[in-house]
Amino acid sequence: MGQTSSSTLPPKDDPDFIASFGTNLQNFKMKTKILSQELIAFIESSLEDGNLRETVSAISSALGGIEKAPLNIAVMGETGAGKSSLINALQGVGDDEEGAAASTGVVHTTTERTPYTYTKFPSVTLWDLPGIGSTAFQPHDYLKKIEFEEYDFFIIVSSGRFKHNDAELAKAIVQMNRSFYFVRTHTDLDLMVVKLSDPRKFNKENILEQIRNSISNILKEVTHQEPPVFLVSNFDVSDFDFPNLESTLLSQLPAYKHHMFMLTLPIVTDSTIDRKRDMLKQKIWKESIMPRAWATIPSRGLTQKDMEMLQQTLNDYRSSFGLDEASLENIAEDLNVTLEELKANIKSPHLLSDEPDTSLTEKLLKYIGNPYFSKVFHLQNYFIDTVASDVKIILSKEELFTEQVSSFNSKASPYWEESVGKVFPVGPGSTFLFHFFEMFQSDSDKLCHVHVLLLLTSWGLSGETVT
Ligand SMILES: Nc1nc2c(ncn2[C@@H]2O[C@H](COP(=O)(O)OP(=O)(O)OP(=O)(O)O)[C@@H](O)[C@H]2O)c(=O)[nH]1
Ligand SMILES: [Mg+2]
Repeated sequence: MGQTSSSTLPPKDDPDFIASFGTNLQNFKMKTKILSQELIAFIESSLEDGNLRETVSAISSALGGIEKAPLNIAVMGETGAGKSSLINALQGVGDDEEGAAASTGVVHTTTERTPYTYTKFPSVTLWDLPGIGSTAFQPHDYLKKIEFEEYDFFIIVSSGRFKHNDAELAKAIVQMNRSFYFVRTHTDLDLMVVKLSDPRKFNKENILEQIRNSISNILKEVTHQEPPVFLVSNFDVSDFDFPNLESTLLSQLPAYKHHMFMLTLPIVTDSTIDRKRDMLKQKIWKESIMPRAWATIPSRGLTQKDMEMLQQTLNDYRSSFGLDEASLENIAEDLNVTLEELKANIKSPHLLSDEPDTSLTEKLLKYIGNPYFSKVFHLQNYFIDTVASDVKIILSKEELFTEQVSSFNSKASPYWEESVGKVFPVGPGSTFLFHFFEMFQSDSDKLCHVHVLLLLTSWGLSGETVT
């Protein structure tokens, strides 16, 4: 069929093209403005203060007003594909009207990236970008020149047969963890050509379906995803998929903003959490010059005081990150989930919790069954790592920040239950064993130089033996 796409991958025009795209991509660090500078500063300071509740509530309220957050959409594709015309069509303005994006006609071409406030969704900016292949925008540095890292969402505009450059763009976008729509313009011309070539067999819907399927198949092959495909005519916004494109865009944008927000959040939060974690570790490292920090937790004769001290250490770390019981209760209430549901996602509350029918000695024996964890210093490090990672887990749970409590319930603690269940049957005490086993595997080589064996000093504390 003359103008329809074949469902095989388009040929490579330029052997260096993928390589240059690839090289550029390594250097791209995606930026987004979806989190305001004020919010970033607030989140950082509340995390530093160990006020997780405040952090969570700032995030929740920002998400509540997510419609107002800015979102930058790049309209990109080959030169002459119909990008500027598509923006005009979305804006509901003719190519010659005031406020129209520059359209080519035969001579004009977009030579610099230009922002247009999307009139139907004013917090969204549509960026009219120069086409790949125009004189100043060759494939090898296209992404760099259009400032690829600054966009949150993409519309790949194409016309005629599926192009190799379109496939490359799709790959780059997916590689950067962003989403796109694929919009094929000039559908009016495509159909006209097919009709002229064989008027008797002409069936509009069949042809459109064939084009859509062939594009979808290629995109699936290239990206391993199924991005939406729209066939439009920029000259007739009431026909083909244009109405669907517009309604999909308008209805999906708030959810996409929400998603982008959560995707960006760890960039802000992880570094603060890691800094705090490292400071605490440094502190215990400094304290570790005291011989008792290297004490081996005795396998017999555990004292009540030892146990209490261990419990206290863990509680201190939880408090300093805002993960203590009282904070968790408040956070759960703010997020509209039960405390149990919240705790099911994280590990720190379970590290030394009381379990019925298990004596304190038994609990600790599970820890020190592995010689690596018999050192107080290692245990302290492990506690800190666990607490820091729990904060990250809570802040990265997109479901927690929506009101879909039921979906949160069903997805709760996939790691906790499934992983533990695979390695050890879940039952009283088995979670401890799993986590120590896990820690032993990941960290033992880093700390194997530590050979201070001060047996049975148990932090230099003495007390009554717990049995
Ligand atoms: N028939 C038809 N013509 C279209 C359609 N979309 C755009 N055109 C025409 O195609 C030509 C190129 O359109 P532009 O919107 O300027 O293309 P562009 O992608 O912005 O081009 P560059 O800025 O050079 O990259 C113009 O003559 C448009 O009038 C369409 O859906 N159908
Ligand atoms: Mg243009």
